[in-house]
Amino acid sequence: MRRAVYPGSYDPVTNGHLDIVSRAAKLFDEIVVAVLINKNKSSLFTVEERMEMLREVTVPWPNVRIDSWHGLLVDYCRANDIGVIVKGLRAVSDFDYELQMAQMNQQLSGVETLFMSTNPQYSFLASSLVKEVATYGGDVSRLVPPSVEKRLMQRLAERS
Ligand code: COD
Repeated sequence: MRRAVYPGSYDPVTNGHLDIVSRAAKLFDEIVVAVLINKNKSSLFTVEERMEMLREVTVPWPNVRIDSWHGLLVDYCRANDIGVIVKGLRAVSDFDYELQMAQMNQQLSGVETLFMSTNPQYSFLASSLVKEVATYGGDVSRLVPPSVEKRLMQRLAERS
């Protein structure tokens, strides 16, 4: 079975993430969308909440599974017999960081990284910006799925 992992923070999942999921799902028998911890980012949603949102919005793709992992991505790959990591690239700024991680992961375990270019429609889209726009009352309805927008509004209202 050709299996790949698409790891990320997904805090929360955006339409840009889903575009990569939909395209990657055509290339592999199974895609595992895995919520991992990025130590450089603070989160608005718990890992369980992020997984719930991902489960809701990936229903259209039967070969997509949701999981989470606390630890090194390469250890997750090893434990789950996964040889390919899928990453989305929006701009040159993503490339620097992603290339470094891809090379580190390759050195650590031999696992390969497949870079998929963003759909130009979503090249500006990042979870952090969605949170910022929503915090100041901006419209995020075209940036995230409706169920995610609802949870985002609820969480921001709880926090205000
Ligand atoms: N269009 C296309 N791709 C996109 C878009 C968009 N609009 N938005 C995001 N993406 C891509 C990102 O480039 C990334 O590939 C993926 O979607 C997830 O994005 P985020 O922002 O949700 O997740 P990140 O970048 O914070 O995830 C980083 C990881 C959590 C994967 C990383 O920190 C990690 O692997 N952590 C585990 C610990 C580990 O192994 N560390 C050592 C690394 S060498």
